[in-house]
Amino acid sequence: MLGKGDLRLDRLDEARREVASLREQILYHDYRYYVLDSPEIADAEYDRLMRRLRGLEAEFPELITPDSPTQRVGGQPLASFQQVEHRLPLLSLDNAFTQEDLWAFHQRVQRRWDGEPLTYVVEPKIDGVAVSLVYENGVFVRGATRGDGERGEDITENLRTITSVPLRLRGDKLPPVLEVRAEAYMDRQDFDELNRIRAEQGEPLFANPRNAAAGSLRQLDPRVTASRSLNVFFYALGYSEGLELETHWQVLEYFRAIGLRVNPLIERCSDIAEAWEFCQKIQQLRESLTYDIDGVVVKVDSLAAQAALGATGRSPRWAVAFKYPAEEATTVVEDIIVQVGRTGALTPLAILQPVEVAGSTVSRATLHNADVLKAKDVRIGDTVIIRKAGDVIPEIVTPVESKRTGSERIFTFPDRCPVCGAEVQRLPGEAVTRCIGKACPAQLVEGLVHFASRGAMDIEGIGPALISQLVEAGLVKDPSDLYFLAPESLQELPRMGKKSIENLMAAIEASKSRPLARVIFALGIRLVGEAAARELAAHFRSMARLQSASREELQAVPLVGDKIADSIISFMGEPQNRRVIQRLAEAGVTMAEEESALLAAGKPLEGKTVVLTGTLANHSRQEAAELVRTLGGRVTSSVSRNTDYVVAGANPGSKLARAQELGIPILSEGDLEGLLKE
Ligand code: 3B8
Repeated sequence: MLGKGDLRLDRLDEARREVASLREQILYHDYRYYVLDSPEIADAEYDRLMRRLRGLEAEFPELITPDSPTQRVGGQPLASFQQVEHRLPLLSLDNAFTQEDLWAFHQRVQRRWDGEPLTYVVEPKIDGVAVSLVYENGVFVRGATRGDGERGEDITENLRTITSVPLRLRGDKLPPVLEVRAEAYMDRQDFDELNRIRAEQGEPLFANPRNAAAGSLRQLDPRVTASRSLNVFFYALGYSEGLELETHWQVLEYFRAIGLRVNPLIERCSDIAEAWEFCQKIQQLRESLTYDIDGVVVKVDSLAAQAALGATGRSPRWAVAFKYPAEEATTVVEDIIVQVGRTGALTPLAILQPVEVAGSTVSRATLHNADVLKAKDVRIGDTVIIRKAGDVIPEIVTPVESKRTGSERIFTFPDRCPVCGAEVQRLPGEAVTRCIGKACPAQLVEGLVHFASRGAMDIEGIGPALISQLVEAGLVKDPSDLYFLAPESLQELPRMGKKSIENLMAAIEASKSRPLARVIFALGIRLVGEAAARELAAHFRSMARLQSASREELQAVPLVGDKIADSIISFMGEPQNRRVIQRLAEAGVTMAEEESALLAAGKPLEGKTVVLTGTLANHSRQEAAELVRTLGGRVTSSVSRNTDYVVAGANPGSKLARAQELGIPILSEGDLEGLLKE
């Protein structure tokens, strides 16, 4: 007989094998994802592996090892960081600013090195935080900041939380000690998001991604670091034992092989002219990168030459940082205005005394939204640091408070749209403030395009181009004007012949009988999509009842939560919008759900689920779906056991096959039309 303990031992053995296999798989997929940038499995599948590993480790804690991928965030906050001495100092780079500086660098190294002509490796210089990481027998054991170059701060626990830092290296013949250097950084997008949240919560903002990365690594609580999206690129070998590599290029290849993420934009150049060209090329790419760079690094490729060239003071002779022009500059805020975008978003903008930044003249900078404006506390008359990075619109980093004289003016965010005077609205959880005016000129074109679009009023032949013309000619100031257009006034528009005018008038006329749900959707009430519009129409059955509905009544409608209810209430409360609806009604646009006489006998598809497949002869997909809904049915997209009918047109796909497989009744277009007449 086996005892309980023996059974557990058996299971432990089995778990041990599975844990090893899971870790190996996760390591491999990390490698595919972070190093090769070419994942083999979906995120969900990866999450499943991690969950399984966590589950086993919870059941058998004795199997947990520090290099397990589950062990990124552990332990308690530190009281302070320990100092660590670097085995080899972390030097910093000398700068070059012009082509001449770069040639002078080449002359210097070539003069000191009498061997073969030197070749170079050129890489983007990431604008982040330099760190050093030590791996012992392939396991990450310590990480530190550069500090003064000799000694830095022990930030091991924080570096462990960065998902592109492997806790274990790949391969079986790993050196007993391997120290590598890397740049930890934050992608611009993650930086923007972090600052957006900080602004919302009234916390001080980070001036740029580098400060955000540095601040995140300086956290005593690794859980905070883990919550920040940091990343690393590895770029140099520090102290190592037992490696036989000859060039820096080989070092980078070796890094990739053992699972260390290397920047893909690195190139080998056979002479300094080629290196210069690549510097220019990366400068061109600068704006399109997801992260900030402040230049490129040109390195002598041969490790023997590097060793022979050595260092002067704090900088190696064998490498140089070619710096791009600064992206930051100082200027004065002359005014702050608010712009209204095509979707009604209000964006505060600073009007600046024009200043040269990174090769172009900047005269305005975005302040993003009300939260950011408040968090940055930029005032009219302030001297400010501005920054142009990646984005087309430069931004204000911070006001220079020491330059304040007391005559600066605080700007208050408007509560009415500066373009049309309608109320502005900010929904909970959103950073943007929007104008809700349907007739607001700033949003008119966008709003009309939506109004006339296929899912909405479906006015054939009215696209963005014609709408722009109508607006520019002053013929349409809000959607209801479409129904009062005089055919003669259209003659003046370019490319508008008699026939096109007739077609257009007919299309506009036809749109008057669109069902109520589409009219509600066409209004473009924020957050009210097609599905919510259908529910609202089905529930209130008339525009008048929808207009006078209370918050509670609205919330009783399926799909309508507090946010949508609030959005509808403010929309309907705006006089501009009530006037638009009033005029649509006067024009004869559907304002109530019409009970089809043909359906008086009941709804033959009540409670039934219907899937459409293939092309119908007489109805578009949308019309057919509407027909099904008129008949009381619900349209879904995939066939399952819960499907009651499949309506099949020409060239049906796998849905028909699946329906046949499941024995679901198949209807033709004629069958569907027939139901209407029953
Ligand atoms: C020697 C080589 C310092 C650096 C270096 O992306 C040295 O190579 C260095 F003393 O600071 N920020 C890079 C980056 C930084 C450095 C580097 N290479 N790609 C960077």
